[in-house]
Amino acid sequence: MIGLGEAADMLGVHYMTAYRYVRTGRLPAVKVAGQWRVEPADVDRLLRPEPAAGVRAPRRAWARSRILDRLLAGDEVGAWHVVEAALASGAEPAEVHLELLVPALRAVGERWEAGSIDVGDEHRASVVARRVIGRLGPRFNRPGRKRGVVVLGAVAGERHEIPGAIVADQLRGAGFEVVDLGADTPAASFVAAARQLQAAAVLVSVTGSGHEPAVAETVAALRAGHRRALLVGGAAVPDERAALGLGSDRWTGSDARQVVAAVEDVLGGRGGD
Ligand code: B12
Repeated sequence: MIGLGEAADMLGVHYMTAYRYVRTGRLPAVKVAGQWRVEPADVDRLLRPEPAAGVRAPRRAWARSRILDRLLAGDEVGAWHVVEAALASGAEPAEVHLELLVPALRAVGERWEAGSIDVGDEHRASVVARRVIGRLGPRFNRPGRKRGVVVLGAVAGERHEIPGAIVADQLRGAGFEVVDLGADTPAASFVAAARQLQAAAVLVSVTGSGHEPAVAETVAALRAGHRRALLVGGAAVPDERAALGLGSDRWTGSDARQVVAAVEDVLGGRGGD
């Protein structure tokens, strides 16, 4: 690895410019004993010309690796710069979620599973991702009359709440009023929220394995005496069989984009209770 001054020399730019590249995620770097260190190969990559304008896929792949780098560095400012650059180049907020953040979060999980980062690194990355998602949130707000209230939460014992937060914003972008109960939501709290808010639909999110009993309890409590739409989804619900087995009205597919269509579909005129 080389120092940032040396990298700036190789790039033919001022030290502060090279520093800005690091802060905005263009140049991957790690801090060792208070000094930024970079891989010469990453400097070479910067020296090579960028893909031509209009070639969207490689540019996105490039932004994806930059946001992953900023998440792993715990650098919220740098991660937000990557998002701003994507928005400025025409990406929709929903694309920032699904084409930048979701693949980066999955890559974080793969690295943790492979042992190349530890659980602290994963926590740091997910905290930054959560803050970036929060900052992006108001951009999904649609003025005007809402299409109905959707209550959403991760089932009891489930600490993964980022997937639900992403789904919530996609639904807000489609004009629904969404109340996100977050992680580890007891069955009784789903029921209370659905009742108080006269929810037209309830979405139960489940990401990790082993939460089937909690899902069953939640579904039973929500179903008791009510006809409101109910969807169970998330990474732990890989196909239709699993979804129906867990008591979902239907399987939505594994992409948050499909959830909007599914909510519209299952509502089909049904109101809350
Ligand atoms: C961040 C993260 C965490 C964070 C969560 C922080 C937070 N605030 O959410 C923390 C550090 C807390 C965490 C903890 C754990 N984690 Co974790 N975590 C992840 C990681 C890296 C990213 C999760 C994420 O946000 N993904 C991005 C989301 C948006 O993608 P998605 O889940 O596919 O969601 C999409 C769809 O499923 C759908 N969707 C989501 N919800 C819903 C709901 C409905 C109704 C519908 C219709 C659709 C839908 O829309 C979403 C967007 O398209 C994943 C890696 C991965 N592959 O995802 C591991 C991962 C999920 N974790 C894993 C594990 C093992 C754990 C721990 C058990 C580790 C441990 N030993 O402590 C604990 C579990 C704690 C618990 N009790 O739940 C495993 C799960 C394996 C498994 N099958 O069980 C993974 C896959 C990592 C791995 N590769 O092994 N984790």
